[in-house]
Amino acid sequence: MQLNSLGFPRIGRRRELKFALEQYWRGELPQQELQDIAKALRHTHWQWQADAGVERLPVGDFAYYDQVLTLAATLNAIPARHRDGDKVDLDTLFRVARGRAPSGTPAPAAEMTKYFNTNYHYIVPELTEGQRFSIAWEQYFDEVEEVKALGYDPKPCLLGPVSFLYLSKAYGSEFDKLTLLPALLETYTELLGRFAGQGVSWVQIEEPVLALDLDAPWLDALKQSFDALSALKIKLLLTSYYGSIAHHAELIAGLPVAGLHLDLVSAPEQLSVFLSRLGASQVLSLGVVNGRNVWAADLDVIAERLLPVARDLGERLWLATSCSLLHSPVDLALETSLAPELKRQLAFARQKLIELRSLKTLLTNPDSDEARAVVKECISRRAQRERAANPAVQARLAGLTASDYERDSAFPERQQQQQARLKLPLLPTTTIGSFPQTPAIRALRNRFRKGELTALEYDNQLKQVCRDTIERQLKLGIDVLVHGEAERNDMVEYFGEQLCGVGFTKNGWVQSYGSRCVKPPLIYGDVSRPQPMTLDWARYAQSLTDKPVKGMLTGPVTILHWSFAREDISRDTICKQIALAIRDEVADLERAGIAIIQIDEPAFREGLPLRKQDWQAYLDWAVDSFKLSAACVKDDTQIHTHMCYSEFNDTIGAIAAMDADVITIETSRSAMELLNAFEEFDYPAEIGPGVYDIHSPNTPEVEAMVALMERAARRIAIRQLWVNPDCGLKTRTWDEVEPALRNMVAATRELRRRLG
Ligand code: THG
Ligand code: ZN
Repeated sequence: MQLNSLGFPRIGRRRELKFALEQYWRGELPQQELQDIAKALRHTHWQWQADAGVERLPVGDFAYYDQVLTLAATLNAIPARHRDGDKVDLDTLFRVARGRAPSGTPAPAAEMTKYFNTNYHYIVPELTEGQRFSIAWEQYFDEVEEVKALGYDPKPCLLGPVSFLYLSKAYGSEFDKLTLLPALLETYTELLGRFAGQGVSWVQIEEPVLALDLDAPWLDALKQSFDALSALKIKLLLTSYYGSIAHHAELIAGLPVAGLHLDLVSAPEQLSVFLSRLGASQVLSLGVVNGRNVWAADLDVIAERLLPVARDLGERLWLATSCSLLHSPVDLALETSLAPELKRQLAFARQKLIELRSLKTLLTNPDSDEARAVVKECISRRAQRERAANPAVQARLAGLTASDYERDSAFPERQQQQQARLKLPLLPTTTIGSFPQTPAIRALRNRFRKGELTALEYDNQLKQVCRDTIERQLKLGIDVLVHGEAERNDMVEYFGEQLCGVGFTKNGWVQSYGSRCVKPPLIYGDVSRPQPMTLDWARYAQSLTDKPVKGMLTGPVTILHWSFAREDISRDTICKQIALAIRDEVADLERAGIAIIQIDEPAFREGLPLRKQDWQAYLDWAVDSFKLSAACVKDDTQIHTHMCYSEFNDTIGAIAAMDADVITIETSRSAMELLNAFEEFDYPAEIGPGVYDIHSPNTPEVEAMVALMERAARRIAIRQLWVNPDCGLKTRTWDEVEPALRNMVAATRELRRRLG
């Protein structure tokens, strides 16, 4: 029985890689030193895995920016605008990811997209019609040698050819990406041949697309790929994760692979499907320890379930985490100030490897002292978990009735009352919520964290920032203001820190993309709001002006999706508990006279399940949770929401069902095309289609914004339209924000003249 590691986080337990990368990009670290730091991290991570008893050490999980980008570079799939002749080096990767031409001038970065249903973003490979592939980057081979030099057996981990094509984008012209498969397979064959030449015995070929709905051409492509790759003298471990692949069981059972990895955390039921189809010599790697959550596993329960499988398969059973540990924080040992009861419930990447080892002991040596100690700890930990319940929260949830989810009146009636109260001009202008997080604000926060500023001093300084932000908006002539959110670090972490039943770590960082990380809150118990979270800021900001200032909240779906959630109750229930906490805040804001409350749901769409058949169930509870958080207000209080992506065609019904009075969305990059979905659906409420792309540092032109809004006004009734940027402004500087908003207000005045 072997232990299988699908991949380890590369960022470093103290985010060493992040800091080295950013120093290198600023020109403050020589490339050799960046590479030395990277190498030291790899060695540390390999050593931890080897110490836990992992047989083969993963290679290919380390990436300087993104593992999909590393693969694209290896295959020489580099966009023309970033490439420097035939040479592919470290700077080539960074140019693709960060948007530079070889000359150093800006060139649009390759797109970044969420990796399946995770919060990790990969760089989307761009493939052109007739694209050729060749091996252009030696990182994998070098790392195989590094593992060998340490005296261990390397296991390259690669996205398979079909998933690689599926995740790529047909660039330049519309063409069928599958036409590239034969050429791609030639280069994969060469790649595996090189590994075989280095003495590699197993390769992890990841085909996470298997968890999706796939049509026949893609399924054929899988068959064709494994037929081609199995011709080599190297064992293939077909690896799936994030969901069940049982709907493709017939195909998978016929593939010529030496082993199969299943994610039994997301889909335990698929085990029996594949047990009965496993070939006589095939290895089965079972992902039983959750690779993307932080809770310690119930190893005793898992062991009991696996015992008959272990007896049947013997050495052909491998124990594994469900997916790569990329989505997990690195080392719990660094959390020295967590409450001991909470800490005991946790396992980060390093601890999860130890869990695999303990699990092996339970299965192979159940009568040992070690096994007995593990079981005892599992039982006592579970008991403690059960004691953490909050009956009041559960009772409140159980007592909800249908009317708690509904506003008093339908939108048309509310709209009238809100107009009468707010008296906003035609095409009201607003911003999404955040204003620049300046170095000065960051410095304040750091000094406060270090204890160099008292809470009162910190508060007073932030009030200055807030006052300045309000004054700037007044001067610009914005109609609906925001307080600017200078007090918030991350929109989810900020709320997580203030809720009961939610814990937070000091070093529980998870890579989000490139050098950027997030520190998700830990939802360990029933969630409630002990006291107001944003009320003082909203009240203070509103006291500075007669214009309406929006109360700014993060919605329950987004808080849930960007947190590590408990697994003992349904996500539906957790989400509704969070919704009730937000609802309390909404009620307090309304009582304080705040007339407009925005509840952001940027993660609403990314919570969609992998398979369409599961969408409706998710959308039902997600929509209900949002409604629960908002529906307590009177008709003349206006509820806004904001979403950051530009894909509404298949969820517009659910978006409308959220019953917000105003939604602000990204549209500028698609030149208002995505309003088609709103037009066709006859979306009933008000819409603020973003008129400029905040991700660009350029100042948007007045005429461009006028033209965009005129296009919008052809699709949506003008009385329903708002004018705003497409997202929050926290990543920009005031030097960029002020001219942009000045132009936005000028464009609005011009529009009012032309259309009003
Ligand atoms: N918050 C959370 N999750 C998210 C986002 C978010 N997931 C999706 C999307 N937004 C990811 N985008 C980012 C953008 C910036 C950063 C992280 C994710 C970022 N992080 C700082 C860093 O790595 O330096 C963290 C610094 C800090 O908080 O001290 O810049 O907005 N939860
Ligand atoms: Zn946004």
